[in-house]
Amino acid sequence: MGLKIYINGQILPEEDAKISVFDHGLLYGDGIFEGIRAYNGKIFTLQQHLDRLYDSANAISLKIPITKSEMADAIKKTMDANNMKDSYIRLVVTRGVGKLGLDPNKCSNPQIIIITDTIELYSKALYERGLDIVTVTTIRNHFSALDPKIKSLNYLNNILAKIESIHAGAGEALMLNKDGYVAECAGDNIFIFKNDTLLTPPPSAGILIGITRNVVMKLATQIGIQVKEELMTKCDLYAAEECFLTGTAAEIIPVVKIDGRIIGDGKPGKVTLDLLKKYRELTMKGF
Ligand code: PXG
Repeated sequence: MGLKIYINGQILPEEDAKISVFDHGLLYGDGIFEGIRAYNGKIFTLQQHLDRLYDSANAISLKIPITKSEMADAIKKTMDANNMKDSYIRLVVTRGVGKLGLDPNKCSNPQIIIITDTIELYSKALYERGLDIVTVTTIRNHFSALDPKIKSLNYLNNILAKIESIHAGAGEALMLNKDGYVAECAGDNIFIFKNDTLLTPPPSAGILIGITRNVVMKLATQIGIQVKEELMTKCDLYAAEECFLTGTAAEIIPVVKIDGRIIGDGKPGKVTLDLLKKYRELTMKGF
């Protein structure tokens, strides 16, 4: 059975869920999105995702025509229509249909699209074995060009990075910023554990402020692990005892190799696995 898709208040069968070729979301990547998870019928960290979506919209001067609470209702309605308890919710807001030309004022009707589906970024085996990642030559967007805080429909920066990692036969791409400091991976935030401390790049490194990242920082603090946001070089990563990536779809995935260097003993680390366990408990309980 096909999926039911929400577009602007309507629930449509997936084959009828269509957007105009004149939508500036397609023509210019002019729009924003969120990826949200529902576990056992409950939407995880919904408020944080809505806040980030509306902040992204504000940053690109896009007025979302419905309120956050109406958006929350729309998501629930879409989940109900698909009768899905565990899903990956892809929320997209485009600039809408307009004449050719960059000017967003040519568009008047932002399109709100909600897809509830599943996503598997990494296989189950990789969670047990750990991921092999590589530093890529594509640097993360500079915040003065396109701030990585904005979850925009312009994902080519990340896709170019991902292509490099695929060509290298690696599981994910590690992106540095223009100063050579570690920013994040193509689609996940990065953490290392060393000397009893969990370290992750600060927002000023130019990253998407991941919601999973925030949850993991909180969980670590709760279990008595010191957490610091600190600028790091790739050499700092090579010397880590443990490394993992975080994201809504990926949750927490261990990293065991970076640029051919073995991290720790080459197996997913204890702190990583503890945090993954805690994270999974939290997603089951609701947040
Ligand atoms: N950094 C980037 C660049 C991301 O795109 C994260 C970090 C993790 O953020 P959250 O808030 O999820 O902890 C992301 C996550 C998709 C998709 O198709 C979305 C992401 C990554 C991969 C695929 O919806 N965003």
